[in-house]
Amino acid sequence: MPHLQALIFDVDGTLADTERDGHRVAFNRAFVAAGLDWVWSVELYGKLLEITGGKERIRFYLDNYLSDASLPDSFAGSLSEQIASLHAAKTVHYKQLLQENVIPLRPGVKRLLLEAREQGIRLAIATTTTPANVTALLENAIAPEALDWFEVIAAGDIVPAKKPAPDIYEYALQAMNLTPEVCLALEDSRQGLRSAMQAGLKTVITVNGYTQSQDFAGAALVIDHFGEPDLPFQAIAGDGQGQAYFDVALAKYLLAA
Ligand code: XBP
Ligand code: MG
Repeated sequence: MPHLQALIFDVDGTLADTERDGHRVAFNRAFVAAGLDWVWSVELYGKLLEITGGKERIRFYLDNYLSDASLPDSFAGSLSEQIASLHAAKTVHYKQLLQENVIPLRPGVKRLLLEAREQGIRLAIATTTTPANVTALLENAIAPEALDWFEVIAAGDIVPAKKPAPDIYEYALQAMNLTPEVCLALEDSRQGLRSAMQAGLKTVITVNGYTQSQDFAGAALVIDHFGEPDLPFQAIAGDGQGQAYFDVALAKYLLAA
C-alpha cells in the first residue's frame, strides 16, 4: 500500500486565483507600456489559457489573432527575443501588481500546507509560471519564509516542454527522489491534469472560473476548492468521503484508493 510522502502543488489557479485579475492584468499593462494596442479581455484570456506559458501565449496570440504577426519596430531582435523582452516586462508588472493588490490563497490552501508540514508530508511546486512569480505570490500571500516550505519549486523554463507535457512533474519527482506512487498532484486545469497524469501521478483538481467546464476525466477527485471547516467544498466528481474540507487524511485515502 503506497504511503503518501509528498504533495506537489500547481500554482496558478490552484494556490491562488491568479489568472483573471493577476496575470491577465499584467499582460495588458505590459502591452500598454510597450505602446501596443493589444487588450486581452477576460473572455479572450480564457481562450488563450489553453496555451501554457506566457511567452508561448503571446506567440499564439500573434499567430492566431493578429493579421500581421509582427511587433512594432521599437522591438529589436528576432521575434522570439522580442516576445521574451515583452514577457519579462509583464513579469515585472505582475510582481508589482501582487504587491499592490495581494491575491489571496484559495480556501484551504494554507491550512493544507500547514497540516502537511506538521505531519511530515513533503511539499513541492510544479508550475508553468515564471519562478519570480511563485516568489511574488508566496511572499505576498503568506510570508517570505513560505518559500522554504517547498523542497522543490519546479517552474517555467526549467524544463524543455511545459504542461500538458509531464516534464515539470517529472523534474519535481526526480529532484525529490520520489516515485509518483507516493505523491499526489494538486491542479486546477485540464492541461495540468494531463501533465500530472502523464507523470504517473494521481491528481486532485480544484476548479475555478476559467477551468470549471473542462474535462477532468482521470482525476482522483474534482472539488470547487479545498474547503475550510466553516466553508465545505462541493465534490464535483470522485469520492470526497463526505468530508467538509480536503486534508491529509483524504489525500492518503485517495492515494490508496
Ligand atoms: C499557469 C500558466 C502560466 C501563467 C502565466 O501556470 O500557464 O503561463 O498563466 O505565467 P500553472 P507566465 O497553472 O502551471 O501554475 O507568464 O510566467 O508563464
Ligand atoms: Mg494552474
